[in-house]
Amino acid sequence: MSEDQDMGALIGRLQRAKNVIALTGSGISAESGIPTFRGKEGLWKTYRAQDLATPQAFARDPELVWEWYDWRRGLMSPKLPNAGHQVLAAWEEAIPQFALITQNIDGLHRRAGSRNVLELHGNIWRLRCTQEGTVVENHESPLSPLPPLCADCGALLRPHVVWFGESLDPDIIGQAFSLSARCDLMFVVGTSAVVHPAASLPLAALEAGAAVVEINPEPTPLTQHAAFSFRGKAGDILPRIDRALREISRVRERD
Ligand code: BV8
Repeated sequence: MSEDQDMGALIGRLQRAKNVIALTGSGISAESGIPTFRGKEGLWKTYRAQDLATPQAFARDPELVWEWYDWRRGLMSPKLPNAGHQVLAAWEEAIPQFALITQNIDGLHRRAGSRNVLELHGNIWRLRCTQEGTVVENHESPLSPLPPLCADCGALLRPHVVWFGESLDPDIIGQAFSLSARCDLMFVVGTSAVVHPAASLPLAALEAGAAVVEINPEPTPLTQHAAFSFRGKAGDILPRIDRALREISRVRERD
């Protein structure tokens, strides 16, 4: 199909869809200036994720792990949501049953105005007490002291994120799978689709008969299953789809 026919077919699906989901990964924040994980300038090139984003690394050397997170917070702090985040925030209003599920910890979906965001892997702006389990919001950059300590009990705080080998919050991942199992259309935006259990969500949607729309400059293991595959950047493609959707709705209203 030509790209226009593709777009027309997608808009048709989007208009008929009852439940729409967007699942995002670090690629949607790339145009905001935040490096992805596995790309050439990847966040993890500087450090090896399996060396740092794990509970074992934190137990062994909390200072080093905190240096890495503090560096990432400093990198993320001035960054703003891009057009891709903004379209998904607008769809929360425009599309009746729309759900946003993200693997990202940068908080940019909320900054773009999305209110209902399922953050599968936590949020880098939240710190959790290693003793009490209490969670605090903290945007201080750089953090001082480093590593940060709990104001209540003085214990070490950790980033409120999900490390490799740690289970996701059962409520959050449970909601994500139940939404995926009853959606008609799932946009999968800016993810290499290799990290589980997040990478199983599109498969759950496909099993439920949903169509998957992949938006990514590169192919991924999901591409072969996608009904629509847009090779491009989220900040270009999502606004294009949004414009086509609004155009068709305007024509519909006029008729
Ligand atoms: C768990 C938070 C139970 C921390 C992260 C089943 C099979 C295989 C392995 C496993 C499995 N089940 C569990 C595992 C182990 C592991 C795993 O999946 N390993 C993989 C790597 C093989 N999973 C876990 O450990 C999970 N826990 O399952 O608990 C358990 C317990 C013990 C033992 C077994 C099971 C926890 C996973 C969460 C880890 N935490 N982050 C932190 O960030 O510091 S994961 C990390 O990867 C980020 O959250 C990130 O979001 C996520 C996925 O990466 P992507 O977002 O996809 O980023 P990536 O760079 O890879 O890709 C970017 C994409 O964007 C590219 O495709 C690129 O082309 C595209 N792009 C670039 N520019 C643009 C763009 N797209 C659009 N527009 C652009 N402009």
